[in-house]
Amino acid sequence: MLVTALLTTLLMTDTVTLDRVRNLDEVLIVSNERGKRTRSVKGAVAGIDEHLGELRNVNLVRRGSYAWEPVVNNMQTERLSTTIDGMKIFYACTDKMDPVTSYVESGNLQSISLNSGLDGNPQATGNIGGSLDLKLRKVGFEADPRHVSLSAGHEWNGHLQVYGADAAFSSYRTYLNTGVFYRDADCYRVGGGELLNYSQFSKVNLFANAGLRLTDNDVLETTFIFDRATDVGYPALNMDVAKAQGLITSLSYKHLFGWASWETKAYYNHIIHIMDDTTRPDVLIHMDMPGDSWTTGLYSLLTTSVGQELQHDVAVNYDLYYNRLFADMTMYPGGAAPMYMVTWPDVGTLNTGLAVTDNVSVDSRQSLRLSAKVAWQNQRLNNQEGYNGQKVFFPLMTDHYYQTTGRIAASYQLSIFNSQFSIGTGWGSRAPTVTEAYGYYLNNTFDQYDYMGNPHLSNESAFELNSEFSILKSEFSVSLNSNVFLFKDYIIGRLDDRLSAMTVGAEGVKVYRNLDHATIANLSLTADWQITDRLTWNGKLGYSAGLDDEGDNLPLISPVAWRTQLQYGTGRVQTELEVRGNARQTNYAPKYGETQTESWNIVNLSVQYQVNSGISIRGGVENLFDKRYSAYSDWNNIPQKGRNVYLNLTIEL
Ligand SMILES: [Cu+2]
Repeated sequence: MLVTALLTTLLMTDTVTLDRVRNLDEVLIVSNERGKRTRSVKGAVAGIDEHLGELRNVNLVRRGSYAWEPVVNNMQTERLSTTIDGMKIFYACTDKMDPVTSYVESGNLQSISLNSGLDGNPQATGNIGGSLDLKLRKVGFEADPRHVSLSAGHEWNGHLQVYGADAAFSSYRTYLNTGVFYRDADCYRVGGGELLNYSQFSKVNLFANAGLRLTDNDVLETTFIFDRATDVGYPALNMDVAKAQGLITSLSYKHLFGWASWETKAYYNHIIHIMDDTTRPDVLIHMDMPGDSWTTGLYSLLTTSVGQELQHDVAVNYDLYYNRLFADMTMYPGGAAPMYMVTWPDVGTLNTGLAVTDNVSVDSRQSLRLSAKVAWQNQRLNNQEGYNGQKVFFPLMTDHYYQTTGRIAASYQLSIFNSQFSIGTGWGSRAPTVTEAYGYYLNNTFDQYDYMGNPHLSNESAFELNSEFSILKSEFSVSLNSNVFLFKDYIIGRLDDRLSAMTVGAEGVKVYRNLDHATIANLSLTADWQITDRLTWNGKLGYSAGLDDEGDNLPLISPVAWRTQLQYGTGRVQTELEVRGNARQTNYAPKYGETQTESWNIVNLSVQYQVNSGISIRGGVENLFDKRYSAYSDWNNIPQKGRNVYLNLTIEL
């Protein structure tokens, strides 16, 4: 009876029952439903990138003011899994201008969940650094019959405007969420007042989510997202984006057994990416560079709870997807005939996997978590011209490849007195990405080299160890987190001086290789202090290191970073003072083309005023002292925004 009630709740609330268990390292609430406070001081009007930045283990690589690339545990997209409600989506840009997170709007989301390291969510594959799952907003059955919310925001620096409207309807048998969001920004001013050219963007997002209860135990749900960004500037790159468009759809069926909940979802998404250099001056050779990504797939997830003394929460997931990636480039040298080449040779990837997780509640103080996944993959190069081009450099290559990857992780948690202790370990592997295996003369503006994929790469693997120790008192808590990843066959580009560059101005050609070994380690200390009823303080200090097989630094590893917030709140007014900064980047990687980033500190102030239960106003100043700075993860050290005043209004009806 109890189990049935629990499962009913799960079926009606959300798909992913694993939320309840410990492994979810962090869940960030994005949407500001009535009565729930979002962590971001700007509220739902904040862009998704700003929400991601609130997560403890996440940094962001910034190539402009739009579409930042999430980095988890100092690992970028290649070593992460990003899914939207369990759906696989692959970006369509050979220059990583469009991370998957850029195709949703924060108004589409209920929450973002992050699993650190190899213990990924059931749909995740290739997640050595971690897995992000963006959970879409769903009102669910039997909620408020009608709910409308309107939001508007303005930021003075860059004249950013945000407008959003969404409505939710709910009954016993049906529900519907739908919304439209619009963002538009001009170029922003960096600290000191200089205008940063090509930092503008514009974006429209439409979304709908609906559910139909067929019987008491059967539910159909569907999702539709259409997202289009236009005129997006990338000041750190040589090109901008004319159009980045995502169409994301799904249909799922949930069935409730007496003993389990079973969900099967089928999905399809299509990403179109069109780059543009026509607005740039001094372009010697104009280029057209479109990219396309199609993914169709399904997953089937069974979750259940068994056992009396020793309670097991078990999830079994089967998934299957087929992705096609195609990108090409046409160069127009003034006067001469255009040159054409295929940069991603229409690679079709068929991947299928089986995942199991088991959360064991040993007793009230101890718990154990086990997870494992195995996946098989078949890749085929469908474009003959692209295949022939790469075969010139790799005569032994074929047009199809098979890979098997897997991961296994275990962790144990113990709570005694006022402390909590956990240790975990894992091993996992990933297949090379399409860029790493088959990319053809892809120019990288970070180190000014053209990159060539290598079809003979081995899978990369890593062994992970992690631990957490926390002391929790009623008004004070402190926590020390650490993890280390010991890589085998780490994939990175290395100079091949037999090849000469294609791109004008490039210094040479790098080919992706497996390094025998590499290491990435992260250590962080966080503290929370409830000073009085109204005053709270928290702080975070982080240290990271990354070394290659020769003991040299890996690129894009965070320097010592800190962040501290002091919050004062009465019933209706919340104020916050925040200081964040980085130490000088001493462990940078000149070997991989990285330049050193200086230390910086900025101060942010914010105020939130709850006018009544339906209306809230948020305002603030970021970078109060108008400091000119760039973080280590700012591509080519493009400077961040200078002083920025913002004001947001949210109305719930
Ligand atoms: Cu691009």
